[in-house]
Amino acid sequence: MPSSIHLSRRRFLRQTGLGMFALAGVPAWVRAMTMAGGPKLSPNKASPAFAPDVEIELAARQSSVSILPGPPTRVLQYAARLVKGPEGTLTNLPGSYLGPLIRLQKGQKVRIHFRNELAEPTIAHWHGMHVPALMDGHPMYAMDPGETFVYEFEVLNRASLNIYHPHPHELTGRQVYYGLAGGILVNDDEEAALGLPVGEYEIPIVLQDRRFDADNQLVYVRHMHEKMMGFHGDRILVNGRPDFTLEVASRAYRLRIMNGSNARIYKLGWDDGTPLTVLGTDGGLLETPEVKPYVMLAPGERLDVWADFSGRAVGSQLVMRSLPFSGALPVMARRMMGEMMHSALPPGSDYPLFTVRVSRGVSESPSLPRRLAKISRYTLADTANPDKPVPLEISEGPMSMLINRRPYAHDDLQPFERIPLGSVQLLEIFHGHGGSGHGDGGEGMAHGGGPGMGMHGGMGMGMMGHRGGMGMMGGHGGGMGMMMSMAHPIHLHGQSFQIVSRTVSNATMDDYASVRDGFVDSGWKDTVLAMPGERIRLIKPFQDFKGLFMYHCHNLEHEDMGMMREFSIE
Ligand SMILES: [Cu+2]
Repeated sequence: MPSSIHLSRRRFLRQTGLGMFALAGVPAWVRAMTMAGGPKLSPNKASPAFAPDVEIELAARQSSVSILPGPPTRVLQYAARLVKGPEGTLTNLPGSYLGPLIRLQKGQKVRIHFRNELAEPTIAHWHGMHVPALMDGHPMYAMDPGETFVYEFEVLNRASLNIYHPHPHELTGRQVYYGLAGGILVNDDEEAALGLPVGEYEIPIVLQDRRFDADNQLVYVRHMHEKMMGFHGDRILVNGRPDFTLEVASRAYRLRIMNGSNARIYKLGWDDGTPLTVLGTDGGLLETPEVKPYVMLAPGERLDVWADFSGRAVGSQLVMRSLPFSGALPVMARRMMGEMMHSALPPGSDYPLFTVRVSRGVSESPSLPRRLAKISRYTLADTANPDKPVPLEISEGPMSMLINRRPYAHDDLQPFERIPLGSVQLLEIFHGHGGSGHGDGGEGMAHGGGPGMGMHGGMGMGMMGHRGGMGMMGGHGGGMGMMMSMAHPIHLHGQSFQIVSRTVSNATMDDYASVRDGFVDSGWKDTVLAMPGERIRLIKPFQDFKGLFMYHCHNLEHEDMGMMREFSIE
Protein backbone atom coordinates (compact mmCIF):
# COMPACT_ATOMS: atom_id res chain seq x y z
CA MET A 1 0.00 0.00 0.00
CA PRO A 2 1.57 3.32 -0.99
CA SER A 3 2.14 5.81 1.78
CA SER A 4 -1.16 7.57 1.92
CA ILE A 5 -1.92 10.91 3.39
CA HIS A 6 -4.60 10.08 5.86
CA LEU A 7 -3.48 13.10 7.76
CA SER A 8 -6.91 14.34 8.50
CA ARG A 9 -8.07 11.01 9.87
CA ARG A 10 -4.97 10.65 11.99
CA ARG A 11 -5.31 14.13 13.38
CA PHE A 12 -9.00 13.62 13.83
CA LEU A 13 -8.29 10.63 16.00
CA ARG A 14 -6.30 12.84 18.29
CA GLN A 15 -9.39 14.96 18.72
CA THR A 16 -11.32 12.13 20.35
CA GLY A 17 -13.69 13.48 22.93
CA LEU A 18 -13.69 17.02 21.58
CA GLY A 19 -17.14 18.29 20.79
CA MET A 20 -20.26 16.49 19.78
CA PHE A 21 -18.93 15.25 16.47
CA ALA A 22 -16.03 13.37 17.95
CA LEU A 23 -15.12 9.79 17.36
CA ALA A 24 -17.79 8.26 19.56
CA GLY A 25 -20.23 8.46 16.67
CA VAL A 26 -17.86 6.92 14.13
CA PRO A 27 -18.47 3.24 13.42
CA ALA A 28 -15.71 0.77 14.26
CA TRP A 29 -15.15 -0.12 10.64
CA VAL A 30 -14.38 3.51 9.85
CA ARG A 31 -11.90 3.68 12.70
CA ALA A 32 -10.33 0.51 11.35
CA MET A 33 -9.56 2.29 8.10
CA THR A 34 -7.13 4.63 9.83
CA MET A 35 -3.70 4.47 8.32
CA ALA A 36 -0.38 6.07 9.00
CA GLY A 37 -0.17 9.63 7.78
CA GLY A 38 2.48 11.66 6.04
CA PRO A 39 4.09 14.96 6.97
CA LYS A 40 1.82 17.77 8.01
CA LEU A 41 1.33 20.43 5.34
CA SER A 42 1.13 24.04 6.45
CA PRO A 43 -1.95 25.97 5.40
CA ASN A 44 -1.46 28.46 2.58
CA LYS A 45 -0.78 32.11 3.48
CA ALA A 46 -1.85 35.27 1.67
CA SER A 47 0.41 36.35 -1.16
CA PRO A 48 1.43 40.05 -1.15
CA ALA A 49 1.52 40.01 -4.96
CA PHE A 50 -2.15 39.10 -5.23
CA ALA A 51 -4.50 42.11 -5.35
CA PRO A 52 -8.01 40.87 -4.59
CA ASP A 53 -11.23 42.47 -5.90
CA VAL A 54 -13.16 40.41 -3.40
CA GLU A 55 -11.94 39.41 0.04
CA ILE A 56 -13.96 37.18 2.34
CA GLU A 57 -13.48 35.76 5.81
CA LEU A 58 -15.07 32.35 5.97
CA ALA A 59 -15.31 30.05 8.98
CA ALA A 60 -16.64 26.54 9.56
CA ARG A 61 -18.11 26.22 13.05
CA GLN A 62 -20.62 24.45 15.24
CA SER A 63 -23.94 26.18 15.50
CA SER A 64 -27.59 25.48 16.05
CA VAL A 65 -30.63 26.42 14.04
CA SER A 66 -34.39 25.89 14.39
CA ILE A 67 -35.50 23.60 11.60
CA LEU A 68 -38.43 21.66 13.02
CA PRO A 69 -40.90 22.78 15.72
CA GLY A 70 -39.32 22.16 19.12
CA PRO A 71 -35.66 22.11 20.12
CA PRO A 72 -33.11 23.63 17.75
CA THR A 73 -30.89 21.31 15.72
CA ARG A 74 -27.12 21.25 16.28
CA VAL A 75 -25.38 21.74 12.94
CA LEU A 76 -22.08 22.67 11.36
CA GLN A 77 -22.20 25.90 9.44
CA TYR A 78 -20.19 28.15 7.17
CA ALA A 79 -20.30 31.78 8.27
CA ALA A 80 -18.82 34.56 6.15
CA ARG A 81 -17.99 38.24 6.33
CA LEU A 82 -17.21 40.48 3.38
CA VAL A 83 -13.92 42.30 3.93
CA LYS A 84 -13.72 43.85 0.49
CA GLY A 85 -15.83 43.75 -2.65
CA PRO A 86 -19.19 44.71 -4.14
CA GLU A 87 -22.24 44.87 -1.93
CA GLY A 88 -24.35 41.80 -2.55
CA THR A 89 -21.33 39.50 -2.74
CA LEU A 90 -22.71 37.59 0.26
CA THR A 91 -26.35 36.72 0.84
CA ASN A 92 -27.39 34.90 4.00
CA LEU A 93 -30.24 32.42 3.70
CA PRO A 94 -32.44 33.25 6.68
CA GLY A 95 -33.07 30.40 9.11
CA SER A 96 -30.78 28.06 7.20
CA TYR A 97 -27.68 26.14 8.21
CA LEU A 98 -26.40 26.60 4.65
CA GLY A 99 -23.50 28.97 4.15
CA PRO A 100 -24.21 32.35 2.56
CA LEU A 101 -24.62 32.49 -1.20
CA ILE A 102 -21.40 33.90 -2.65
CA ARG A 103 -21.90 35.95 -5.81
CA LEU A 104 -18.85 36.41 -8.01
CA GLN A 105 -18.18 37.98 -11.36
CA LYS A 106 -16.06 36.33 -14.03
CA GLY A 107 -12.61 37.93 -13.98
CA GLN A 108 -12.70 38.92 -10.31
CA LYS A 109 -9.72 38.11 -8.15
CA VAL A 110 -10.91 36.47 -4.97
CA ARG A 111 -9.18 35.94 -1.65
CA ILE A 112 -10.87 33.81 1.00
CA HIS A 113 -9.46 33.44 4.51
CA PHE A 114 -10.96 30.13 5.60
CA ARG A 115 -10.71 29.37 9.32
CA ASN A 116 -11.38 25.95 10.80
CA GLU A 117 -13.36 26.51 14.00
CA LEU A 118 -14.50 22.89 14.14
CA ALA A 119 -13.16 20.31 16.57
CA GLU A 120 -11.91 18.22 13.65
CA PRO A 121 -9.96 18.71 10.41
CA THR A 122 -11.58 20.28 7.40
CA ILE A 123 -10.78 21.97 4.10
CA ALA A 124 -13.06 23.75 1.61
CA HIS A 125 -13.43 22.79 -2.05
CA TRP A 126 -15.04 25.05 -4.69
CA HIS A 127 -16.97 22.46 -6.67
CA GLY A 128 -17.18 23.44 -10.32
CA MET A 129 -14.65 26.25 -10.08
CA HIS A 130 -11.55 26.12 -12.25
CA VAL A 131 -8.80 27.10 -9.80
CA PRO A 132 -5.11 26.19 -9.25
CA ALA A 133 -4.43 22.83 -7.58
CA LEU A 134 -3.30 24.50 -4.35
CA MET A 135 -6.62 26.37 -4.16
CA ASP A 136 -8.82 23.37 -4.95
CA GLY A 137 -9.27 22.04 -1.41
CA HIS A 138 -7.42 18.77 -1.93
CA PRO A 139 -7.81 16.50 1.15
CA MET A 140 -4.07 16.71 1.77
CA TYR A 141 -4.57 20.34 2.79
CA ALA A 142 -7.09 19.46 5.53
CA MET A 143 -6.44 21.86 8.42
CA ASP A 144 -6.33 21.21 12.10
CA PRO A 145 -8.78 23.05 14.34
CA GLY A 146 -7.83 26.72 14.69
CA GLU A 147 -5.87 26.94 11.45
CA THR A 148 -6.58 29.26 8.52
CA PHE A 149 -6.05 28.49 4.84
CA VAL A 150 -5.92 31.47 2.47
CA TYR A 151 -7.36 30.81 -0.99
CA GLU A 152 -6.52 33.13 -3.86
CA PHE A 153 -7.86 32.64 -7.35
CA GLU A 154 -9.22 34.47 -10.34
CA VAL A 155 -12.74 33.56 -11.44
CA LEU A 156 -12.19 31.87 -14.82
CA ASN A 157 -15.59 30.16 -14.96
CA ARG A 158 -18.40 31.31 -17.17
CA ALA A 159 -21.71 32.18 -15.49
CA SER A 160 -22.76 29.17 -13.44
CA LEU A 161 -23.93 27.95 -10.05
CA ASN A 162 -21.17 26.20 -8.13
CA ILE A 163 -20.83 24.74 -4.65
CA TYR A 164 -18.50 25.16 -1.72
CA HIS A 165 -18.24 22.22 0.62
CA PRO A 166 -15.68 20.32 2.72
CA HIS A 167 -13.30 17.77 1.20
CA PRO A 168 -11.31 16.15 4.05
CA HIS A 169 -10.89 12.47 3.29
CA GLU A 170 -13.36 10.21 5.14
CA LEU A 171 -15.10 13.17 6.77
CA THR A 172 -16.71 14.86 3.76
CA GLY A 173 -20.05 13.07 3.95
CA ARG A 174 -20.56 13.78 7.62
CA GLN A 175 -19.51 17.42 7.47
CA VAL A 176 -21.73 18.16 4.48
CA TYR A 177 -24.60 16.29 6.08
CA TYR A 178 -24.35 18.30 9.30
CA GLY A 179 -24.59 21.49 7.29
CA LEU A 180 -21.35 22.56 5.62
CA ALA A 181 -22.30 23.62 2.10
CA GLY A 182 -23.14 26.76 0.18
CA GLY A 183 -23.63 28.10 -3.32
CA ILE A 184 -21.35 30.21 -5.50
CA LEU A 185 -23.15 32.10 -8.25
CA VAL A 186 -20.82 33.27 -10.99
CA ASN A 187 -22.15 35.93 -13.34
CA ASP A 188 -20.68 37.15 -16.62
CA ASP A 189 -21.47 39.61 -19.42
CA GLU A 190 -22.83 36.97 -21.81
CA GLU A 191 -25.44 36.00 -19.23
CA ALA A 192 -26.25 39.59 -18.25
CA ALA A 193 -27.03 40.50 -21.87
CA LEU A 194 -29.89 37.96 -21.94
CA GLY A 195 -32.07 39.80 -19.45
CA LEU A 196 -32.95 36.62 -17.55
CA PRO A 197 -34.89 37.00 -14.28
CA VAL A 198 -32.66 38.42 -11.51
CA GLY A 199 -32.98 39.60 -7.93
CA GLU A 200 -36.13 38.32 -6.25
CA TYR A 201 -37.01 36.43 -9.46
CA GLU A 202 -33.89 34.29 -9.41
CA ILE A 203 -34.25 31.67 -6.68
CA PRO A 204 -31.57 29.31 -5.39
CA ILE A 205 -33.03 25.89 -4.57
CA VAL A 206 -30.70 23.58 -2.64
CA LEU A 207 -32.22 20.08 -2.38
CA GLN A 208 -31.16 17.97 0.57
CA ASP A 209 -32.55 15.06 2.55
CA ARG A 210 -32.06 14.64 6.28
CA ARG A 211 -33.12 12.37 9.10
CA PHE A 212 -33.98 13.72 12.58
CA ASP A 213 -34.31 11.95 15.90
CA ALA A 214 -37.07 12.63 18.44
CA ASP A 215 -35.07 15.59 19.83
CA ASN A 216 -34.74 17.19 16.40
CA GLN A 217 -31.08 16.20 16.14
CA LEU A 218 -29.60 15.00 12.87
CA VAL A 219 -29.06 11.27 12.48
CA TYR A 220 -26.25 10.08 10.22
CA VAL A 221 -24.88 6.67 9.14
CA ARG A 222 -25.71 3.95 11.67
CA HIS A 223 -25.24 0.82 9.56
CA MET A 224 -22.74 -0.34 6.98
CA HIS A 225 -25.73 -0.60 4.67
CA GLU A 226 -26.26 3.18 4.82
CA LYS A 227 -22.66 3.66 3.87
CA MET A 228 -22.77 1.23 0.95
CA MET A 229 -25.92 2.72 -0.55
CA GLY A 230 -25.10 6.24 0.52
CA PHE A 231 -27.03 7.91 3.31
CA HIS A 232 -30.66 8.71 2.54
CA GLY A 233 -32.75 10.88 4.86
CA ASP A 234 -36.50 10.55 5.28
CA ARG A 235 -37.29 14.25 5.01
CA ILE A 236 -36.66 16.77 2.23
CA LEU A 237 -35.20 20.16 3.07
CA VAL A 238 -34.99 23.00 0.57
CA ASN A 239 -32.45 25.70 1.42
CA GLY A 240 -32.26 24.05 4.83
CA ARG A 241 -36.00 24.43 5.49
CA PRO A 242 -38.74 21.76 5.72
CA ASP A 243 -42.03 21.99 3.79
CA PHE A 244 -40.60 24.66 1.55
CA THR A 245 -43.10 26.92 -0.18
CA LEU A 246 -42.12 29.58 -2.66
CA GLU A 247 -44.49 32.53 -2.96
CA VAL A 248 -44.30 33.88 -6.52
CA ALA A 249 -45.83 36.46 -8.79
CA SER A 250 -47.51 35.36 -12.01
CA ARG A 251 -44.44 35.81 -14.18
CA ALA A 252 -41.24 34.02 -15.24
CA TYR A 253 -38.64 32.96 -12.68
CA ARG A 254 -35.22 31.44 -12.88
CA LEU A 255 -34.72 28.53 -10.47
CA ARG A 256 -31.09 27.70 -9.72
CA ILE A 257 -31.37 24.15 -8.44
CA MET A 258 -28.54 22.27 -6.73
CA ASN A 259 -28.59 18.70 -5.50
CA GLY A 260 -26.79 19.14 -2.17
CA SER A 261 -27.79 15.71 -0.86
CA ASN A 262 -25.20 13.16 0.14
CA ALA A 263 -26.62 10.32 -1.94
CA ARG A 264 -30.20 10.97 -3.01
CA ILE A 265 -30.90 11.21 -6.75
CA TYR A 266 -33.94 13.24 -7.84
CA LYS A 267 -36.09 12.95 -10.92
CA LEU A 268 -37.45 16.48 -11.08
CA GLY A 269 -40.88 17.11 -12.56
CA TRP A 270 -43.84 19.46 -12.08
CA ASP A 271 -46.88 17.70 -10.62
CA ASP A 272 -49.24 18.90 -13.36
CA GLY A 273 -47.07 17.49 -16.14
CA THR A 274 -45.73 20.86 -17.28
CA PRO A 275 -42.36 20.10 -18.88
CA LEU A 276 -39.16 21.57 -17.45
CA THR A 277 -37.51 24.30 -19.48
CA VAL A 278 -33.77 23.93 -18.90
CA LEU A 279 -31.50 26.93 -19.34
CA GLY A 280 -28.30 25.43 -18.06
CA THR A 281 -26.39 22.71 -16.24
CA ASP A 282 -23.36 22.47 -13.94
CA GLY A 283 -21.06 24.59 -16.09
CA GLY A 284 -23.57 27.27 -17.09
CA LEU A 285 -26.00 28.11 -19.86
CA LEU A 286 -26.88 25.81 -22.77
CA GLU A 287 -26.84 27.13 -26.33
CA THR A 288 -30.63 27.10 -26.45
CA PRO A 289 -33.32 26.27 -23.86
CA GLU A 290 -34.20 22.58 -23.75
CA VAL A 291 -37.63 21.23 -22.86
CA LYS A 292 -37.65 17.97 -20.89
CA PRO A 293 -40.50 15.93 -19.42
CA TYR A 294 -38.34 15.52 -16.30
CA VAL A 295 -34.67 15.95 -15.35
CA MET A 296 -32.45 13.61 -13.34
CA LEU A 297 -30.38 15.46 -10.75
CA ALA A 298 -27.70 13.53 -8.87
CA PRO A 299 -25.62 14.75 -5.91
CA GLY A 300 -23.27 17.53 -6.99
CA GLU A 301 -25.25 18.37 -10.16
CA ARG A 302 -26.93 21.73 -10.81
CA LEU A 303 -29.81 22.77 -13.00
CA ASP A 304 -30.88 26.18 -14.26
CA VAL A 305 -34.63 26.19 -14.91
CA TRP A 306 -36.95 28.71 -16.53
CA ALA A 307 -40.21 28.54 -14.59
CA ASP A 308 -42.98 30.65 -16.09
CA PHE A 309 -45.99 31.18 -13.84
CA SER A 310 -47.57 33.88 -15.97
CA GLY A 311 -51.20 33.17 -16.77
CA ARG A 312 -51.58 31.15 -13.56
CA ALA A 313 -54.35 32.23 -11.23
CA VAL A 314 -53.52 33.90 -7.95
CA GLY A 315 -53.90 31.25 -5.25
CA SER A 316 -52.98 28.37 -7.57
CA GLN A 317 -50.20 25.95 -6.62
CA LEU A 318 -47.66 23.88 -8.43
CA VAL A 319 -45.52 21.20 -6.81
CA MET A 320 -42.04 20.14 -7.85
CA ARG A 321 -41.86 16.40 -7.26
CA SER A 322 -39.29 13.69 -7.50
CA LEU A 323 -40.95 11.22 -9.87
CA PRO A 324 -40.61 7.45 -9.68
CA PHE A 325 -37.67 5.73 -11.33
CA SER A 326 -35.77 2.49 -10.88
CA GLY A 327 -32.34 0.98 -11.32
CA ALA A 328 -30.23 3.47 -9.36
CA LEU A 329 -29.86 1.16 -6.38
CA PRO A 330 -29.42 -2.61 -6.26
CA VAL A 331 -32.72 -4.50 -6.17
CA MET A 332 -31.89 -5.99 -2.77
CA ALA A 333 -31.06 -2.61 -1.35
CA ARG A 334 -34.22 -1.01 -2.64
CA ARG A 335 -36.28 -3.57 -0.78
CA MET A 336 -34.28 -2.98 2.36
CA MET A 337 -34.51 0.78 2.14
CA GLY A 338 -38.28 0.53 2.00
CA GLU A 339 -38.93 -2.29 4.41
CA MET A 340 -36.02 -2.67 6.81
CA MET A 341 -35.15 0.98 7.10
CA HIS A 342 -38.80 2.00 7.40
CA SER A 343 -37.95 4.87 5.16
CA ALA A 344 -40.67 7.37 4.53
CA LEU A 345 -38.90 8.35 1.35
CA PRO A 346 -37.58 5.28 -0.47
CA PRO A 347 -35.12 6.42 -3.16
CA GLY A 348 -36.76 6.34 -6.56
CA SER A 349 -40.28 6.68 -5.17
CA ASP A 350 -42.69 9.53 -5.88
CA TYR A 351 -42.65 12.39 -3.35
CA PRO A 352 -43.00 16.19 -3.21
CA LEU A 353 -39.94 18.46 -3.01
CA PHE A 354 -41.40 21.95 -2.75
CA THR A 355 -44.52 23.95 -3.49
CA VAL A 356 -44.86 27.08 -5.59
CA ARG A 357 -47.85 29.28 -4.72
CA VAL A 358 -48.86 32.15 -6.96
CA SER A 359 -49.60 34.88 -4.44
CA ARG A 360 -49.87 37.96 -6.63
CA GLY A 361 -50.79 38.72 -10.18
CA VAL A 362 -48.61 40.85 -12.43
CA SER A 363 -48.97 41.65 -16.11
CA GLU A 364 -45.33 41.99 -17.11
CA SER A 365 -43.01 39.06 -17.59
CA PRO A 366 -39.74 38.65 -19.46
CA SER A 367 -39.81 36.28 -22.41
CA LEU A 368 -37.64 33.24 -22.85
CA PRO A 369 -34.59 34.00 -25.02
CA ARG A 370 -34.32 31.72 -28.04
CA ARG A 371 -30.55 31.61 -27.92
CA LEU A 372 -28.64 31.56 -24.65
CA ALA A 373 -24.89 31.16 -25.02
CA LYS A 374 -22.07 30.09 -27.27
CA ILE A 375 -20.52 26.72 -26.60
CA SER A 376 -17.58 25.64 -28.68
CA ARG A 377 -17.90 21.94 -28.99
CA TYR A 378 -15.02 19.51 -28.81
CA THR A 379 -14.76 16.61 -31.24
CA LEU A 380 -12.65 13.46 -31.04
CA ALA A 381 -10.18 15.15 -33.37
CA ASP A 382 -9.43 17.66 -30.61
CA THR A 383 -8.40 14.95 -28.15
CA ALA A 384 -4.91 13.60 -27.56
CA ASN A 385 -6.26 10.05 -27.20
CA PRO A 386 -9.25 9.41 -29.53
CA ASP A 387 -8.56 5.65 -29.60
CA LYS A 388 -7.56 5.17 -26.00
CA PRO A 389 -9.88 6.86 -23.54
CA VAL A 390 -8.69 7.49 -20.00
CA PRO A 391 -10.64 4.88 -18.02
CA LEU A 392 -12.90 5.57 -15.06
CA GLU A 393 -13.91 2.06 -14.11
CA ILE A 394 -16.56 1.88 -11.43
CA SER A 395 -16.80 -1.19 -9.24
CA GLU A 396 -18.75 -2.10 -6.13
CA GLY A 397 -18.21 -4.86 -3.65
CA PRO A 398 -19.33 -5.82 -0.18
CA MET A 399 -16.72 -3.60 1.42
CA SER A 400 -15.42 -1.45 -1.33
CA MET A 401 -16.42 1.28 -3.68
CA LEU A 402 -13.62 1.75 -6.19
CA ILE A 403 -12.61 3.71 -9.23
CA ASN A 404 -10.08 2.03 -11.47
CA ARG A 405 -9.99 -0.82 -8.96
CA ARG A 406 -8.14 1.14 -6.34
CA PRO A 407 -9.31 2.99 -3.25
CA TYR A 408 -8.17 6.54 -2.69
CA ALA A 409 -4.54 6.88 -1.70
CA HIS A 410 -2.60 10.05 -2.15
CA ASP A 411 0.26 9.91 -4.65
CA ASP A 412 -0.77 6.48 -5.89
CA LEU A 413 -0.85 7.62 -9.51
CA GLN A 414 -1.35 5.11 -12.29
CA PRO A 415 0.26 5.90 -15.66
CA PHE A 416 -3.07 6.95 -17.23
CA GLU A 417 -3.70 9.31 -14.31
CA ARG A 418 -0.80 11.49 -15.43
CA ILE A 419 -2.20 14.02 -17.91
CA PRO A 420 -0.10 16.43 -19.98
CA LEU A 421 -0.87 20.08 -19.18
CA GLY A 422 -2.79 21.78 -21.96
CA SER A 423 -4.13 18.57 -23.45
CA VAL A 424 -7.73 17.67 -24.22
CA GLN A 425 -8.57 14.11 -23.25
CA LEU A 426 -11.25 11.56 -24.05
CA LEU A 427 -12.44 9.81 -20.88
CA GLU A 428 -14.73 6.83 -20.50
CA ILE A 429 -16.79 5.95 -17.44
CA PHE A 430 -17.90 2.32 -17.29
CA HIS A 431 -18.83 -0.38 -14.81
CA GLY A 432 -16.22 -3.03 -14.19
CA HIS A 433 -16.44 -6.36 -12.45
CA GLY A 434 -13.57 -5.89 -10.05
CA GLY A 435 -15.67 -5.27 -7.01
CA SER A 436 -17.95 -8.27 -7.37
CA GLY A 437 -15.32 -10.52 -5.86
CA HIS A 438 -14.83 -12.73 -8.90
CA GLY A 439 -14.20 -12.44 -12.61
CA ASP A 440 -11.06 -10.46 -13.38
CA GLY A 441 -9.29 -12.16 -10.50
CA GLY A 442 -11.14 -10.22 -7.82
CA GLU A 443 -8.43 -7.61 -7.86
CA GLY A 444 -10.86 -4.94 -6.79
CA MET A 445 -11.61 -6.88 -3.66
CA ALA A 446 -7.98 -7.31 -2.88
CA HIS A 447 -7.41 -3.60 -3.07
CA GLY A 448 -10.68 -2.63 -1.56
CA GLY A 449 -10.51 -4.51 1.69
CA GLY A 450 -8.11 -2.21 3.40
CA PRO A 451 -6.50 -2.84 6.74
CA GLY A 452 -8.75 -4.17 9.40
CA MET A 453 -11.71 -4.74 7.13
CA GLY A 454 -12.69 -8.37 7.06
CA MET A 455 -14.66 -9.73 4.18
CA HIS A 456 -17.07 -11.99 5.89
CA GLY A 457 -19.85 -9.97 7.33
CA GLY A 458 -19.70 -8.78 10.85
CA MET A 459 -19.60 -5.09 10.29
CA GLY A 460 -23.23 -4.59 9.58
CA MET A 461 -22.96 -6.53 6.37
CA GLY A 462 -25.24 -9.23 7.62
CA MET A 463 -28.09 -7.61 5.77
CA MET A 464 -26.17 -7.68 2.52
CA GLY A 465 -24.93 -11.23 2.89
CA HIS A 466 -21.29 -12.24 2.94
CA ARG A 467 -18.96 -12.50 0.04
CA GLY A 468 -20.41 -15.70 -1.33
CA GLY A 469 -23.87 -14.25 -1.44
CA MET A 470 -22.53 -11.16 -3.10
CA GLY A 471 -20.88 -13.17 -5.82
CA MET A 472 -24.19 -14.75 -6.65
CA MET A 473 -25.88 -11.41 -6.73
CA GLY A 474 -23.15 -10.06 -8.92
CA GLY A 475 -23.50 -12.37 -11.87
CA HIS A 476 -21.31 -11.76 -14.87
CA GLY A 477 -21.30 -10.54 -18.42
CA GLY A 478 -24.05 -8.42 -19.94
CA GLY A 479 -26.43 -8.85 -17.04
CA MET A 480 -23.69 -8.39 -14.51
CA GLY A 481 -24.35 -6.58 -11.37
CA MET A 482 -27.98 -5.76 -11.97
CA MET A 483 -28.59 -7.02 -8.46
CA MET A 484 -25.53 -5.28 -7.04
CA SER A 485 -24.65 -2.52 -9.49
CA MET A 486 -25.78 1.01 -8.72
CA ALA A 487 -25.74 4.53 -10.08
CA HIS A 488 -22.78 6.78 -9.30
CA PRO A 489 -22.52 10.54 -9.89
CA ILE A 490 -18.93 10.96 -11.04
CA HIS A 491 -17.37 14.37 -10.40
CA LEU A 492 -14.15 15.60 -11.96
CA HIS A 493 -12.35 18.54 -10.39
CA GLY A 494 -10.90 21.29 -12.54
CA GLN A 495 -12.35 22.36 -15.85
CA SER A 496 -15.84 21.37 -16.97
CA PHE A 497 -16.26 18.66 -19.59
CA GLN A 498 -18.60 17.80 -22.47
CA ILE A 499 -20.49 14.54 -22.73
CA VAL A 500 -19.95 12.78 -26.06
CA SER A 501 -22.07 9.66 -25.74
CA ARG A 502 -23.95 7.32 -23.46
CA THR A 503 -24.47 3.67 -24.27
CA VAL A 504 -26.23 1.16 -22.08
CA SER A 505 -26.28 -2.62 -22.03
CA ASN A 506 -29.58 -4.36 -22.84
CA ALA A 507 -29.88 -5.86 -19.40
CA THR A 508 -30.87 -2.58 -17.84
CA MET A 509 -33.26 -1.28 -20.47
CA ASP A 510 -36.40 -1.44 -18.34
CA ASP A 511 -34.87 0.51 -15.51
CA TYR A 512 -33.07 2.78 -17.91
CA ALA A 513 -36.32 3.70 -19.64
CA SER A 514 -37.43 5.34 -16.39
CA VAL A 515 -34.54 7.82 -16.44
CA ARG A 516 -33.26 8.11 -20.00
CA ASP A 517 -35.18 11.24 -21.01
CA GLY A 518 -33.92 13.10 -17.95
CA PHE A 519 -30.29 13.73 -18.87
CA VAL A 520 -29.19 17.13 -20.10
CA ASP A 521 -25.90 16.40 -21.85
CA SER A 522 -25.67 19.32 -24.25
CA GLY A 523 -23.88 21.77 -21.96
CA TRP A 524 -20.80 21.96 -19.78
CA LYS A 525 -20.76 19.45 -16.92
CA ASP A 526 -18.55 18.63 -13.95
CA THR A 527 -20.64 15.79 -12.52
CA VAL A 528 -22.34 13.05 -14.51
CA LEU A 529 -24.66 10.30 -13.32
CA ALA A 530 -23.53 6.89 -14.53
CA MET A 531 -26.46 4.48 -14.32
CA PRO A 532 -25.84 0.73 -13.97
CA GLY A 533 -24.75 -0.76 -17.28
CA GLU A 534 -24.03 2.64 -18.70
CA ARG A 535 -20.88 3.66 -20.57
CA ILE A 536 -20.28 7.40 -20.83
CA ARG A 537 -17.70 9.09 -23.01
CA LEU A 538 -16.70 12.64 -22.30
CA ILE A 539 -14.10 15.15 -23.42
CA LYS A 540 -12.30 17.28 -20.87
CA PRO A 541 -9.64 19.94 -21.25
CA PHE A 542 -6.76 19.94 -18.74
CA GLN A 543 -5.53 23.51 -19.16
CA ASP A 544 -3.94 26.29 -17.16
CA PHE A 545 -2.91 24.55 -13.94
CA LYS A 546 -0.51 21.77 -13.09
CA GLY A 547 -0.92 19.62 -10.02
CA LEU A 548 -3.22 17.14 -8.37
CA PHE A 549 -6.96 17.26 -9.02
CA MET A 550 -9.44 14.79 -7.55
CA TYR A 551 -11.97 12.70 -9.43
CA HIS A 552 -14.50 10.79 -7.41
CA CYS A 553 -18.01 9.60 -6.84
CA HIS A 554 -20.19 12.41 -5.46
CA ASN A 555 -22.25 9.97 -3.47
CA LEU A 556 -20.40 11.29 -0.43
CA GLU A 557 -20.47 8.02 1.47
CA HIS A 558 -18.87 6.33 -1.51
CA GLU A 559 -16.31 9.10 -1.73
CA ASP A 560 -15.45 8.67 1.94
CA MET A 561 -15.14 4.91 1.41
CA GLY A 562 -12.38 5.63 -1.06
CA MET A 563 -14.22 5.91 -4.39
CA MET A 564 -11.88 8.72 -5.25
CA ARG A 565 -8.67 9.08 -7.21
CA GLU A 566 -6.52 11.91 -8.46
CA PHE A 567 -5.18 13.12 -11.78
CA SER A 568 -1.77 14.68 -11.90
CA ILE A 569 -1.64 17.37 -14.55
CA GLU A 570 2.00 17.73 -15.48
CU1 LIG B 1 -20.79 6.09 -5.95
